[in-house]
Amino acid sequence: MSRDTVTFAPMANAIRALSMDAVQAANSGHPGMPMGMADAACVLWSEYLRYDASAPDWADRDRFVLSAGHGSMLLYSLLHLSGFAHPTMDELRAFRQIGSPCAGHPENFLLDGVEATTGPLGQGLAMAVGMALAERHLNAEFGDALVDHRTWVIAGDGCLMEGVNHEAIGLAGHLKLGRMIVLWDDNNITIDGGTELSTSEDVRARYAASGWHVVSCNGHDVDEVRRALDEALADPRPSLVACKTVIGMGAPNKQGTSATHGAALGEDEVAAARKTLGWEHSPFDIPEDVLSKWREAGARGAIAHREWQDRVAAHDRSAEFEARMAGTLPDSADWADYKASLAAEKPTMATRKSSEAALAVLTQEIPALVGGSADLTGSNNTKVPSTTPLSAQDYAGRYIYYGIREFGMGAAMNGMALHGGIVPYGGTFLIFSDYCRPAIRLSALQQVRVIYVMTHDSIGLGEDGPTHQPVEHLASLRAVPNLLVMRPADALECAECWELALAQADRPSVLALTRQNLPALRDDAAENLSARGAYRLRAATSARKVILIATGSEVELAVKVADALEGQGIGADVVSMPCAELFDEQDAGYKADILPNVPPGDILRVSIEAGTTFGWERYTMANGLNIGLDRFGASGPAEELFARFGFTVEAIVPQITDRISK
Ligand SMILES: Cc1ncc(C[n+]2csc(CCOP(=O)(O)OP(=O)(O)O)c2C)c(N)n1
Ligand SMILES: [Mg+2]
Repeated sequence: MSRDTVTFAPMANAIRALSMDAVQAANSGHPGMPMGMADAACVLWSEYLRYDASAPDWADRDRFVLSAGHGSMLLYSLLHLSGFAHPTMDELRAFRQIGSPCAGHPENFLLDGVEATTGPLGQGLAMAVGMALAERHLNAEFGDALVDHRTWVIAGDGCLMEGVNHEAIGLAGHLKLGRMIVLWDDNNITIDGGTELSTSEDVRARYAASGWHVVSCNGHDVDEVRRALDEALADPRPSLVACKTVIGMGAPNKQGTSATHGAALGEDEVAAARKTLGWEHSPFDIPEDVLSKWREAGARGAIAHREWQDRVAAHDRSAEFEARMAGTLPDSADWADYKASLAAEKPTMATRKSSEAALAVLTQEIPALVGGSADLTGSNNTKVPSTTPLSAQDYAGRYIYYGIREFGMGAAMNGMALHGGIVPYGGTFLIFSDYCRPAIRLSALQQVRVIYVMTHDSIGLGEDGPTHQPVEHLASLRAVPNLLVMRPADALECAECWELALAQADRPSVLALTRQNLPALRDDAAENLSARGAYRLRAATSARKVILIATGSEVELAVKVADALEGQGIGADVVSMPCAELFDEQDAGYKADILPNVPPGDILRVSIEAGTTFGWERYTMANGLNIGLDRFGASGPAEELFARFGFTVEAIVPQITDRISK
């Protein structure tokens, strides 16, 4: 052991003590990982990571992501010890209790310094790729004076084993994100036991093959860790630093075993660890000399921070930069004209096309918009002239070819949004929302503005068949809290939905868009009616007996059904519902106007959507009629499929008249 390792030991042991004591107090949590990585984290946070504990929102700070989120006590300890305002010692004592920001796994919206919500293994590292990408993009845009930082990750065996790791490191290697450095807690242990139970992969070779620099070190030796980190800094490629560690290091009877992974060590073992570590202080007591060393580490970056502030103040684009980082989007001068032109010209077009047309306007005026697609650019219509390709040769580009990496794309978009300065949007087929669903969930949980452009949103995609035809996807995405699912009915609604998605500073949106053409349904663009979530597109002319509620491509059909009903003297409202979540947020008066609370015998509510009917009862009530598709689709031309599955006036009208006459 080097001299420095001895000097550092009390600092690292403070992490170990806080971690084992907090887990013991909660009788729940993961002491092994923080105890194993305490030494390496200590070197990183006191010598390498550029941050200022007194200014956690410093835009040019290094980003640190604890991808192995179960080791949350490592991060909470680091934040407390280095001098962040939170967590306080009382908050640490309340680890994993309701009301403490020290949640079971780190949550970005509970604590400054928690750059990402982690715990779902693999996603932290994959989000860090997005952060590193955001850094390079903003550097290309604003220069070294304003943007010049690194992205550091601590990841475990699990993060490297998850499938998304392959997508993430492939993207990072290809884009040559050399300012990203991953410290791998190479402890050969996961929950079930030794890693030999489940893997024989040569992780280093896989990273090297993906264009990464790989270096190994003893994660408990300060000089070794320094040597490895210096090598990583010097190498132009993204780096994997394999830190060989002992899980639960310091717990004499349990270290090196999975017993330390996810359970309190127990009073006896905690006492034994205190002896082994030479840590004589009572739980949650950090001696002054150790704390002051940590506070010095946390203040190290203050000078760099001040120098940066001076550079910002002197910079001719400082206002623009600050607005970018604050997420304030410029008003679009052409936007109202664009929407008015749609109302006037009433174009017939697929909503994927009208999304492209909206993007052509928006990307010109909102430089923060950075687009991309998981290899379906021509189908998702996500690329427009002002978004030139972003590549390792040109980070200033605004269009990312993610490759066939839907999950990697979603996670990278989360990372970009978390980094700030970028409003990411990315496309794939709606069916493949399944492939990035964990990232969509984390967008929602993390409260970030990420826009998923998901085209080919129903059997209307036609011949590709049931493997490609989403059925349950709208319903399942609507089940995700804090996520807006938007399904516009025409070009104008599509523009309105884009406007709404951009306005959501703290939640993601999914735009579900058609492959097939849709007619224009609206004459007036003065008010963004989609903002209401649902609105009366057409009012009944005869005495109202029916309310037809439809979304996206089925609104056109609802209008035709209404015509047929009116022809029989049955009054029918047509309600377009581009976004159920926004409708749910309207006041009771508005909701009662659109969907009056009258006995079902008086007014029949009918939903029409080319997807599973699951969930529509909340709008049509128990006695309503739900027209949908509660089975998988089929291969064939779109129009024939709609006919085959009953999405026609002829099939729907009798079902309605039948119900009314009863
Ligand atoms: C996607 C996902 N699957 C499973 C889990 C449950 N889980 C938490 S930690 C862990 C083992 C991780 O092993 P490793 O990364 O080596 O952590 P260590 O035991 O070394 O701390 C598992 C399976 C999870 N958090 N996320
Ligand atoms: Mg492990």
